[in-house]
Amino acid sequence: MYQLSASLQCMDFKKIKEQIQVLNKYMDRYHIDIFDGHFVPNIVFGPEIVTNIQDILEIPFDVHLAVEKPEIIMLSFLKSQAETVSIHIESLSHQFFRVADKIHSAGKKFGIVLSPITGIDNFVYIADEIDKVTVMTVDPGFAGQKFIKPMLKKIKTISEFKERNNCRFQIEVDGSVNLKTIKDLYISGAEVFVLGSSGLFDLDKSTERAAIKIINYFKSL
Ligand code: S6P
Ligand code: MG
Repeated sequence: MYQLSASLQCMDFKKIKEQIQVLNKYMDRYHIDIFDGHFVPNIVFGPEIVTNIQDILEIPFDVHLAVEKPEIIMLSFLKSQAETVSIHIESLSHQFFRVADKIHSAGKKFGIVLSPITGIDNFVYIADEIDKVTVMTVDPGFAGQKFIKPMLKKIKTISEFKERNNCRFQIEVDGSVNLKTIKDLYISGAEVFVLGSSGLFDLDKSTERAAIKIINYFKSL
């Protein structure tokens, strides 16, 4: 089974409420990117905006922290209604298990995010701690980038690892997930699809028509 997750970074911010009211009906979850201007050279959402809009999100939402010091900013999201707090493994290194414990003790799911350059050699040590693995199929930081094809191999390897070891984590894909790439991502083992500009918001001027278009495509897989 698959789940569709709308990336709110790609919304038209002039029509936030309208778009969310539509997406509440069609999506399974939301994906909210949190940048700090250092780990990636961009800033969109921050903790206060998330606290402000979370009440109109009628489906679960996940935060994707692409920040240099996750241990500080994550505390705000532990208090939020986020279901999953996902953090780039590149910024966790020596504090991986401490952070995982904090997130789980706050009653949240713990996700890790892998930038395209990052491998999975350490999975054998960390897999038991993880509820979700997000494989980035573009470099983090911006919408509208080119799909990085070798990531399909990484997804397949993770999917095989999951199967072999009976892991509980879900496999999510983020970056240029659209009508051209979804089929290959699905075949490779992706389970949660983050839909941004190319896979949702740019599909049609009407958010409702865009959502229906992508849902129908998934049904045809
Ligand atoms: C990228 C971010 C993503 C984007 C999404 C954009 O740093 O993590 O979640 O919002 O990938 O979608 P698209 O179709 O423009 O690549
Ligand atoms: Mg993201």
